Amino acid sequence: MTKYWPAELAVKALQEEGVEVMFGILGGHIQAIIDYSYRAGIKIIMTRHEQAAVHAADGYARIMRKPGVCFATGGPGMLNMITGIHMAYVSRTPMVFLFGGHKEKESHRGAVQEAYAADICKSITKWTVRVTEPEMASYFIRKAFKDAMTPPYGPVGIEFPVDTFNFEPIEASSQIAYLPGQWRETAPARQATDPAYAQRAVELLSKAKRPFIIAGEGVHWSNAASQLQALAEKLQIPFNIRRLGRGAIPEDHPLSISGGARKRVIEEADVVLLLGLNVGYLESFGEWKTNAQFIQLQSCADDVLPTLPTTLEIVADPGMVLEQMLAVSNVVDADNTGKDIWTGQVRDIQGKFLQRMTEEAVKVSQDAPIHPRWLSKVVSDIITPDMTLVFDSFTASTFLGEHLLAKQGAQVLDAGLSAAFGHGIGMAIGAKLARPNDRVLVMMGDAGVGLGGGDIETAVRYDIPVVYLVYNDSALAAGLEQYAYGENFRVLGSEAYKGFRLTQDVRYDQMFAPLGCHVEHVESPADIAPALERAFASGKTAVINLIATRHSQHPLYESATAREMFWHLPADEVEEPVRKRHHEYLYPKFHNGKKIGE
Ligand SMILES: Cc1ncc(C[n+]2csc(CCOP(=O)(O)OP(=O)(O)O)c2C)c(N)n1
Ligand SMILES: [Mg+2]
Repeated sequence: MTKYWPAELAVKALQEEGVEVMFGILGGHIQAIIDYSYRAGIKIIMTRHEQAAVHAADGYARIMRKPGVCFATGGPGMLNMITGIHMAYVSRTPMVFLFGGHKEKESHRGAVQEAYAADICKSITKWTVRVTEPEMASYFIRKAFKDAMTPPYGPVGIEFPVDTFNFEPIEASSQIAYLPGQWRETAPARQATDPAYAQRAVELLSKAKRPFIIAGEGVHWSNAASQLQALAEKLQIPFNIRRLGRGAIPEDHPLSISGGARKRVIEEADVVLLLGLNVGYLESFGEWKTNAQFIQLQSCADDVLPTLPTTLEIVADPGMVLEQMLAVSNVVDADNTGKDIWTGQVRDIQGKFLQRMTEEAVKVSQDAPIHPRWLSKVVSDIITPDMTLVFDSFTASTFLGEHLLAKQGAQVLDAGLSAAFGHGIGMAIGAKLARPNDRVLVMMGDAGVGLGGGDIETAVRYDIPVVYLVYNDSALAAGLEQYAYGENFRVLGSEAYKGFRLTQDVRYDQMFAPLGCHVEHVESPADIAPALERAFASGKTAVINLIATRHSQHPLYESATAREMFWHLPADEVEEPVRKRHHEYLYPKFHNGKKIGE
């Protein structure tokens, strides 16, 4: 019987799972898997920071609707991935991590790069195991790919100790769960619901006078846009789609509602279908002000919100259930009497929202340094269905997200609930590999360049023509000076400004030009669009250094969450309007309604 190195067999298993590309940084503890992957023809993207590798695989997975795969050497390699793994976990991205591991026989004896991935990744992966029998590697690989793609999707990790896993060749047939040539093709776990529930959902929505759909990433993962569009049109239901689902039905559709207009529509609605959306902080935990009754159609039981007044709960694949609903709606005569009043009312709300966005942008159209509202309008105006946007900069991405009308599913990739920054550089690399014909634009912050900029070299090295638009406001989060501290951050001491302001107007274009990037430097609003056009036309990895105001105020700053984070300084020491905005506003909330000084 021919014997194989365990890593070679592990790589065969990866190939059986359809792995075409993997991301990471080399290292002795994982090298066997990397080397056999090269020999098997799997594309390897070797990054500069392991965190970028994770974000790249995450971006790739979100677009391809299949697990992204990463490798890292033991200890520091694995540990450098943690922030990325967390982002994938909270964003529910299916991913498989292959970690090298110190020798089993050196555990607790001062081994080099000793660390225990299973302990470290416990709360940010679905599971992570240390494989101590080489015969079990293929079993765990198979299980990892299945579990990553079982709702709720998420990352899974496998650690391979270098001695037990890869010191001796083994017989292929000795493996558990893998015999060469016997692999089965497995469809992702998708299930429909009892047709009676699909019928009930259609009845409830047809009878509603003011129905509304709030949908999410489930529309993208189960590829359900056409079914959703057909149902919404048939029953005349306005909809708002969030996150990866954004743009799956182009947002200029007459029934589409922007995030910024949603609140008013929910308030008025009488029946709301919550569809494939993992509700949390970003949706105020579903504590919407409304008298509506809800129908919840979620891809896993975890996502069903027990706090909503719910008439019908369905846990199944959103796309398959929408198809069932469509079949019912095609035989039931939809009574759309009076719906035109509702849809007209909703279109009016949406129209006013868009008009306000444009008017506010126009007000700052001549500002230099550039204002994020105007930048958002210019970028929104060039968005086409063959474009992918990665949101990174804290301030500019939020403004853009509010303004844009998305035109394809998974058009916007972001950090989600992780709310980290610096992920855009890697995520865009993965996005461009997944969509080679798309124009990929990253809205970066200058903070993100500092955190992850080294991997712009990775994009150059692998000829990945992504455009990195650096929103250079010379600030770690714009506007904090006026928002929380007052002039020159004086309340924190004379040196404090150095912690909030970054070096003024750094020429990031000049920093990346020697790598071979196409570069642009933009100071005037009129130059934004031509610079973007030249950057895309260059066919190279491009960096646009755009000088922006550091005084813009992030829309989040008006929320109670933000105010609560910034009201801890003594009220008599902070200057106006900070004192009024934080202390006078929040004091009653925590003091039985009493005003400050009472
Ligand atoms: C990894 C991580 N560290 C710290 C924070 C806290 N934080 C929120 S926004 C921000 C600054 C981001 O800077 P930039 O992207 O340049 O934002 P902008 O100046 O455009 O507002 C920081 C440090 C975070 N969200 N993630
Ligand atoms: Mg900044």
